[in-house]
Amino acid sequence: MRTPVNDLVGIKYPIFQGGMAWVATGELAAAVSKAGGLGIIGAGNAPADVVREEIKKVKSLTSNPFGVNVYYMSPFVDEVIQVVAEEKVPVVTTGAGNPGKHLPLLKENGCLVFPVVASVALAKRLERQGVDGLIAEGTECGGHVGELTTMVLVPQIVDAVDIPVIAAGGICDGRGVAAALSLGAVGVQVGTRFIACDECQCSPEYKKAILRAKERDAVVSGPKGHKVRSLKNKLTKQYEKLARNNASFEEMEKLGEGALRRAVKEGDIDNGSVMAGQVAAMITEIKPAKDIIEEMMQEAEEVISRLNSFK
Ligand code: TUI
Repeated sequence: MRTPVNDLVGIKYPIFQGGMAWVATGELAAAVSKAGGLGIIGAGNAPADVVREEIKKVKSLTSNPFGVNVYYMSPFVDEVIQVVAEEKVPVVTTGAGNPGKHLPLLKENGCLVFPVVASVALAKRLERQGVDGLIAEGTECGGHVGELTTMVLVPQIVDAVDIPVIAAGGICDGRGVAAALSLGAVGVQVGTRFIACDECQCSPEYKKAILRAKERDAVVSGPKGHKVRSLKNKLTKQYEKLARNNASFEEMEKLGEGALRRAVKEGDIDNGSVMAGQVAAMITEIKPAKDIIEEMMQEAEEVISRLNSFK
């Protein structure tokens, strides 16, 4: 399946892997890129030298295009952008902020820029600023959430801009790919599905928590403006309790400190933040990135053929 994004980015399949902080290391990104998708390193709050090491890891494992997701609430955002530009990373995705001030440097260094957006207003502003494409992320996604669903957000952004739109949030199989293309997207971003993947370096406990998740387990909690979707556990219950008691923003923020690292690295899935999208309930098996991608594309093609037979 070829869409305009395959040629723009130089990938076999129109699938971006979500740039998940702590989870999306060089190993995962390289496996996805090797398999024909776009693997993406999640820079999260990591310092620039750590991000450079992950970039070097990907470059040593594959010559295919890959990306780095830059998290705009990181204290190291300027240094990370500098490294990404120096390393001429083929694709830069951004989250939780506006990358406008960094666009000239990134463009000078040949980086394609695809910001993640959750609103039509920001999508239009970023198109005017000259980004190459957008990732429209619906509230079904894991981690930081916006308000609109993928079903409602994607077509509105597609109608509002003239640059390629990638759909994200709630996509883990070929049905989701076909649905995203029906909404006018030219590709998909898939996060949670790639956590339950052989090459993902996160703790086995995190992967197992995803396999066990049921349809209402991926809940939204956390401080106002910083709410994230994660699997229900002791931490999310504590957040809910603090919210009921009108706890201060600072108290809520404190509870979240280091929580993602605890779940991903230490396997503490009770007190850590097990960020995952609503699709967690649809994931039942850990497999190689290549199988995930090939099965997803095969199923999407079958769905599209079935739809064509309805004429
Ligand atoms: O960023 C995400 N997802 C995330 S961030 C996160 S939390 C984290 N914790 C520890 C280390 C690193 C990260 C977990 N998941 N998604 C992309 C996204 N960005 N969705 C919505 C936005 C967004 C929101 C506001 C983009 C821009 C924006 O404001 C822009 C402006 O106008 O300033």
